[in-house]
Amino acid sequence: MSDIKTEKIGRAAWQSPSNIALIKYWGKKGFQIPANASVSMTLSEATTQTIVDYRPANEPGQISFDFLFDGKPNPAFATKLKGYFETIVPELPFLTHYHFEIHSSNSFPHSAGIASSASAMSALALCLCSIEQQISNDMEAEDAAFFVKASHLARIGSGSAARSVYGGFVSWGKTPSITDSADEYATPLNKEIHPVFQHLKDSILIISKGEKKVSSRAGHGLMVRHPYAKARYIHAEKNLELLLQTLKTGNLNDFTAIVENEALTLHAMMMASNPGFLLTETGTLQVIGRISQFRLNTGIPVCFTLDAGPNVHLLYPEKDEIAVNAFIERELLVFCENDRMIDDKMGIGPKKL
Ligand code: 2P0
Repeated sequence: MSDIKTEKIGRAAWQSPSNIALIKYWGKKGFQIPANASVSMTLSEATTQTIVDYRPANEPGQISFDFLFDGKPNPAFATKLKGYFETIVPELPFLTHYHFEIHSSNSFPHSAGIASSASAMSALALCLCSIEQQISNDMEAEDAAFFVKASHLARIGSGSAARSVYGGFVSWGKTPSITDSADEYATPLNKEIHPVFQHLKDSILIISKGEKKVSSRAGHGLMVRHPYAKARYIHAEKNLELLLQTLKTGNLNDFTAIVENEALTLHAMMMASNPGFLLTETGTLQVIGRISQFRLNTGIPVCFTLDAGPNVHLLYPEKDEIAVNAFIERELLVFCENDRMIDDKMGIGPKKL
């Protein structure tokens, strides 16, 4: 955009979901480039709503914004945002010509290990792409190129956010298994998905909603000199290839084996880092044990996965919802902070407000 128009006043607003990785991104090469490709499922209920109002800046040439989270200033996040805006100015030069009022709110607890950065950064990136369209050509059209740019900008804010701009299953990272895959932005994977995976539920069991002891950014950093990093990246590629086949064939046993292996491997990488750290809690392990036992006893294909935190995502086909909900109430809620669970499912992606 060579000719920046600075006379506009306007607003962009998006609601964007979180996502849960099935094949985990853990480790980077260079700046916000994943060391291995990942695959996620976009959620429906765990979302961030972001509204960005903009007007011409009083002092063009610098970043100027106010940020409110749930109606209140959030200095820690505002500092991160300033760094983010400075990083993306070369891609969105209008950022130094306008003042922005950013209002954001989550439908779920912040920093509870349910990828709040994914929904937050994707919602913001989508708003910035809409503003770019509004001020450059007075029209808005969310075509394929719009979402590629939004995914690219979201990735710069937070890697996992690149995947949240699409619904369903999404990959991010260059891999020989997916022809149009890229390290810079995510790719939706909605071709040839077996019907059994088209309506997956995700009951997110909130074991603890406290702040994480080690940030994901720090955790990624510890993969740089990790003794098992090289083997892990090969293993992730293999699991990704197997998962793609499974999503086509509809084999729920294979799906469970791959997804649970990825979750445990992610946390094994954390434990084997230097310094090592544990993000699981007693309740996490209790819940995992009961999930395995329930699957064995009933044959119902429940499967767990973990994000970078103690909470457990329980995945299962929608048709088993009644039996699984009874199991959750009977055996799992007792391990959740204040009996808290987020009843989520696969979602269709961000929504323009
Ligand atoms: C993922 N996680 O694939 C993995 C699995 C957590 C566990 O991506 O540094 O917040 O902002 O790019 O995306 C969490 O890390 O890290 C994450 P940054 P991000 O979803």
